[in-house]
Amino acid sequence: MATGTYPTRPAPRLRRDDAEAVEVARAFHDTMSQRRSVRDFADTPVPAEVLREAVATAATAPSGANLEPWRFVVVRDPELKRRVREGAEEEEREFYHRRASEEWLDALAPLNTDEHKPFLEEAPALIVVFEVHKSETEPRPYYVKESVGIAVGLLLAGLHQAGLATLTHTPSPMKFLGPILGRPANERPYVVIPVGYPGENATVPDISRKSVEEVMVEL
Ligand code: IYR
Repeated sequence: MATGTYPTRPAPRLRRDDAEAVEVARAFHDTMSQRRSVRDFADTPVPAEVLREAVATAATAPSGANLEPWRFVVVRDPELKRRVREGAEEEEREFYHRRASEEWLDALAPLNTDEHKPFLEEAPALIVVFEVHKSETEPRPYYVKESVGIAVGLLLAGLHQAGLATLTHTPSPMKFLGPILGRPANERPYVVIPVGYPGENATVPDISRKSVEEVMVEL
């Protein structure tokens, strides 16, 4: 069922001279370099409108054939958060005590994580991101993981800019999430993002990032 092509319009431009472009890029880098994964949240509520705007930002992401194969489930209900925690801790117990290789556990050891996930209840909101696959009502999507990954990057940036702390949590496998959150079978969990303000005594591992020289190759 070929359907012709979209109408076109001029490419949008943010008009900036070079100096301004560098300044804006540097300011954004500075903001983002202050983002860290947080595992200890205050119970201070987060404004629903900020979550909504950040999700709207995420949903500006490019996607395969512009099919937007994502769903962002914002969970504030304490009972649902409790059930998500329960399901995640069950999987994580398996992970830490059976499934993970020694090599993987060694790589994780410096982060001091374990199967206890109190942040899933303590954070005032969880954003559970799902991939949306083909169903009776949804078309077959393409490049789903790439598309959803880009959207999640924008989501983390949007939340951080608004002053909110986040964690990218991936209990594995995540099959328990769909039934708890009432999602249809064509939606597959991608990541759980607890969102909130850091707890009063929250700390993060004192680590740094590689320098741009180490990660960028110029040819
Ligand atoms: N999903 C587990 C384990 C874990 C894995 C990686 I890779 C991390 O960077 C952090 C944790 C957990 O959440 O504890």
